[in-house]
Amino acid sequence: MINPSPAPYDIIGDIHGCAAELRLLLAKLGWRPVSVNSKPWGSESWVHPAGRKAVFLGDLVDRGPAILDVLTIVLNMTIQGHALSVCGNHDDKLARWLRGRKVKVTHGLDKSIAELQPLPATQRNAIASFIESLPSHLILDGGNLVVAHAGLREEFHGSQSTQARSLCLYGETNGQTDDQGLPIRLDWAANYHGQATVVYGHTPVKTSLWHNNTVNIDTGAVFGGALTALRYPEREFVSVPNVEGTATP
Ligand SMILES: [Mn+2]
Repeated sequence: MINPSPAPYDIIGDIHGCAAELRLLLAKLGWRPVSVNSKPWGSESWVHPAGRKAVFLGDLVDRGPAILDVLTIVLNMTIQGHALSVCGNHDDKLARWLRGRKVKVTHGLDKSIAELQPLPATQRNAIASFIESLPSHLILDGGNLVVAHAGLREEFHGSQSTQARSLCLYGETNGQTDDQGLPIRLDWAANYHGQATVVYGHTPVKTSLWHNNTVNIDTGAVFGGALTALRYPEREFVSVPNVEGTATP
């Protein structure tokens, strides 16, 4: 889980099938599109001339208009050594669907199914294997940077436990639901006093703000917000607006 690959990183928030916004963001960050030969994927990949690495925060899939394009880009960048990813709750659920498990087709999973169902089994299995290979969280920059889809309290940094994985994917809730049936989330970052910077997403925010050395960079691209990256170690935010229409929560 501790990854020795050196900074600098471009950490990218929840994409949810927004491939057009991903391309715009990568271009704005200085990445260049390249064509690679890596069957069974499409050929699109991106490289950064200064050797930066992308770190994807999870929730690559569901809800948005171009899920397979996003998977193709992220898979090719990962295979070529230009990207790392952590697993999001939507990615995890899609992998379970791909393996034939019974899952509820809610929260935009129908969009992923519509794009992936027609693919040959080899390609669907390869996508499932990729998702299953994703760690719950990454510890980078010699322990100074922790990346997890829904964030992670300090005492779980580096933990491989089921509880740590659940916190990384789903975040902290109090077990109750609000009047819309959504889980009531606990603000773990309000009580965070760790030394490592924690970058996370999962719950869309209007603006990314630092809070006790943590920051949420999910700015709701698929809901009409923006797709945001954090350049690390520079700690600069780079965003592009939604350009391809919005999904409903
Ligand atoms: Mn999520």
